Amino acid sequence: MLRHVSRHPTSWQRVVGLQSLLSTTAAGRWPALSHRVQDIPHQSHTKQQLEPCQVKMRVTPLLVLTLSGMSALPADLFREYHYVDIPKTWADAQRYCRDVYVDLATVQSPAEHKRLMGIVQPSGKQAWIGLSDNLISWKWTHGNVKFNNSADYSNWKPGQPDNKDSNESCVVMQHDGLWRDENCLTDRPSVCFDGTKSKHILVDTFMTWNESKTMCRSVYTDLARVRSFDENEKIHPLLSRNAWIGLYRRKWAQWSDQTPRRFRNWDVGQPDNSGGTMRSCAAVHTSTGKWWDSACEEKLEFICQTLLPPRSRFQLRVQSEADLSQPAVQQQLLEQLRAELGARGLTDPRLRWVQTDGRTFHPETGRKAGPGN
Ligand SMILES: [Ca+2]
Ligand SMILES: [Ca+2]
Repeated sequence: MLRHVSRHPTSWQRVVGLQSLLSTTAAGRWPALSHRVQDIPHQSHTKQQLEPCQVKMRVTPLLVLTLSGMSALPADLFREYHYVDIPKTWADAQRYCRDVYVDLATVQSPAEHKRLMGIVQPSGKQAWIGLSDNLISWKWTHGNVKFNNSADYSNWKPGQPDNKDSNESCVVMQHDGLWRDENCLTDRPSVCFDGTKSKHILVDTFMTWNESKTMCRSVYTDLARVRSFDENEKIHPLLSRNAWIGLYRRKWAQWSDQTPRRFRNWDVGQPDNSGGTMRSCAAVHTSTGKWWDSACEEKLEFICQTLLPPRSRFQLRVQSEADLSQPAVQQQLLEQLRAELGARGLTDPRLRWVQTDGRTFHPETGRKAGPGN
């Protein structure tokens, strides 16, 4: 088995493995092998038997080469889960996972959920996974700009935002100019911004936050973005009751490893922020597999992840007449494989043969060597 990891300047990892299975002798030319390597489909953790290469070679002996190639972009990484039965707060669990493994577990698909449940004992306990909902990832609709909590102007009412019932991710301005987060489905008037006249307009029709955004964008420019005390002072005298402005956040938006959330598996009624905390963290119920949110300070067992490059395995059969036990022939084969892997986008693959039983190639059993096999 040959393995090499070539590190890209970023976190890319490209790994190539080669495993030779069969041997006897082979010729020094490998045109069809090259062709086959290029034809290899890219699959994760599968073993593929390819049809024998119909190599037009001069002599008969048959060899089979199994190529186990791994090539990975970050998005392709295979998550391996590790259960840790030491109760910790979510933040301490995250620290532990980052120290000992890679991060808290991310679950992005039903397949990953199934794999995660495969390493969990159904104890009825809850175990932290890497999902959390914090109250700092706000954005303005106008310009789709991120809200910088430490630098940007804000005018939160004391105690807000509080994400009540884990269900508040849109912002209203009160008539006194203070801001609060509310359930986006509540019907409220809206404060739109008209960019052509550079003024704010109160629309007194009651709408959900999304309806308000659509209306403001179609009739004016967007929901109001409030960037300064002066702007806030201009707007709130327009109001007689709470009205939507353009500040919002995506709930449970990303995992601890920064992956945007695509998959969810909440239990009925969850998440509910029942702890009433500013931040909620997600745990998987070890018996049902459903997710619950809990106060992040609660101490639970947890699940970490490591990342592996996806693996593909292929089998090639080549007829040839050269003696594969000859180092020069093996070297020539490697060179050709290296060129083909390079053509498949594997940068700087470094390959070498690894011997078992003192040999690199091993005869295939039950197959008669000969032309056309
Ligand atoms: Ca609130
Ligand atoms: Ca809960």
